[in-house]
This record gives sequence, structure tokens and C-alpha cells, in this order.
Amino acid sequence: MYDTVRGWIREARHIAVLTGAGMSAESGVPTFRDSQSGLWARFDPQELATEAAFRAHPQRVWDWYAHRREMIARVAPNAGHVALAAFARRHPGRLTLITQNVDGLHQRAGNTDALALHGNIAEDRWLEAPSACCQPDTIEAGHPPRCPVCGNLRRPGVVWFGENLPAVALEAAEHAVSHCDLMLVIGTSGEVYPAAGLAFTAHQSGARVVIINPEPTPLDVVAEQCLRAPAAVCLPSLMA
Ligand code: BJW
Repeated sequence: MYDTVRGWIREARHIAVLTGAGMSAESGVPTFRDSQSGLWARFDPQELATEAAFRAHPQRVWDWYAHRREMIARVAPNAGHVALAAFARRHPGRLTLITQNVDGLHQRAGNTDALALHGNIAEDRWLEAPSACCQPDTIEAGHPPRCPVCGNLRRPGVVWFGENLPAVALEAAEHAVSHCDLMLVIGTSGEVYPAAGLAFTAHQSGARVVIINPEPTPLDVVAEQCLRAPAAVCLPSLMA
């Protein structure tokens, strides 16, 4: 099974890779939907990962993201991130990396052009369209920080439920999956759209789809192979 996938990787003219939280599990970043250790095992997403939640409880949501930001700053890319970055370096233009992860670990491993569909937790931006008074050098510290003149709040630079994904990254991702001959879908539950739909687009466009995930997912129906293994274990030998 592994040899077959290795052969497909060798032969493919263009490979699209979609990653989710499982990609960073071995770096020590919790996934979202694991029933024991996932972030949503203890917190309701509707109470933390929506604009409505932020408007209702700005300090609670800000502090939750600040806590995760600090935790992510302490971890490092794992062998899976490194293997993907090394492949992209050895084969310029052959791999498009699309990630739902906001942790920046692909970028830190060397995939600086990764398409980050759900933003970046290390960044923040204005909640409301900024006025002339909303200047980066006068932001007042706080939970969340704010503009001292008009009170506009800073918010995490991530994509919450009900919000549009960054258009340029999404279009580039759709183009890549429509034109690739192989798609690797790594460490995602396949429950969140439009990201999950990219696997169906690749399949409909004639690409082979390979899933790397210890657990079954709703995307398995379009997969030619499902490798039931942790990403950091199997990617180094697959991408070598
Ligand atoms: C391992 C492993 C190891 C463990 N190795 N694997 C079509 C149908 C139905 C609903 C919709 C639809 N289109 C849009 C929607 C609505 C919604 C949606 O999808 N809802 C569903 C949940 C029902 N989508 C949206 O709202 C999106 N926006 C949008 O569509 O805009 C248009 C619109 C506008 C207005 C109204 C309606 C539509 C935005 C989605 C934003 C998602 N944001 C989050 C939070 C980011 C900020 C934060 O970090 O807090 O993104 S939610 C969360 O889920 C996060 C993740 O990126 C995302 C995906 O999760 P992921 O990565 O798959 O993680 P898990 O935990 O689910 O899975 C981990 C997997 O790893 C598991 O399978 C494990 O087995 C595996 N694993 N260890 C490999 N070592």
C-alpha cells in the first residue's frame, strides 16, 4: 500500500495537499474534534469560534485565543511538516500546500507559500472597518486591545464559522485541486466546508485522492487509498 502511494507521488506532475489539525497533533497542538483531548471536547464552538461569540464575550474569546497562541509559540514543526517542506523545496512548482491550520507550523517548516484557508492565530485585525484613528502604533493594550479614540477592538486573524474564507487563497486552492493528478488529504475530519469540498473537487476532476488519518472520515468515499497512520510517522517515508 505504501509502495503504491510512493509510486503515485513519484509519478504525479502536480500534487495538492490539504492538511487539518491532525497534521500538528504530533507537535503537541490539540485537534478540534477528538472526543477526549480535542478543543471542542470542553468548549462549544458556537461560544468561541463565531463573531457573535466575540461580540458577546470579547474578553473570554480573546483570552482563549491568547492562551492557544502562547501554547503554539512553544511547539515546533514535526517530521511530517518537515517532509512536506523538503519535498516542495526539492520539486519547485510540483506541490501546492493548502492548510486549514492556523498554527503557522507549515510556514515555520519552510512552506512559506502555504495557502492558509482559516487564517493565522498569530495575527489580529480590526473588528470593525478601521477609521483614520485606528493606527497600529496607538493600539491600547487590553483583553482585547482597542483603539483609544473610537473603541474599535482587535480580533484574532482567524476565520470563524459563518465568515468567508480569504478569497485569493480559496481560489488558488480550488485551482490547484482542479488541476492536480494526486491529492493528499492529511489529518482532517472533513467536516468543515468549503475546505472539505476540495477533496470532492479533486476526485471529480480525475485526480487520485489519498487520505492519511488514523480514523475514518466522510472523505474516504473518494479515496483510492486510506493510510491509517499518524502524519508525522508516514510522511517522511512517503515524501522521501
Ligand atoms: C490525525 C492525527 C495524526 C488525529 N495524524 N491525522 C456546506 C455544508 C454544511 C455546512 C457548510 C457548508 N458550507 C459552509 C458551511 C458552514 C460552515 C461549516 O462547514 N459547518 C459545518 C461544521 C457543518 N463553514 C463555514 O462557516 C466556513 N465559512 C463559509 O463557508 O463561508 C461562507 C458562508 C458565509 C456565511 C454563511 C454561510 C456560509 C468557515 C469555516 C471556518 C472554520 N473555522 C475553524 C476555527 C478556526 C479558528 C480557530 O482555530 O479557533 O477552523 S473551525 C475548526 O475546524 C478549525 C479547523 O481548521 C476546522 C477543521 O477541523 P480539522 O482540521 O479537520 O480538525 P478536526 O479536529 O475536526 O479533525 C482532526 C483529524 O485529525 C481527525 O480526523 C483525527 O482522526 C485526525 N488525526 N491525530 C493524522 N497524528
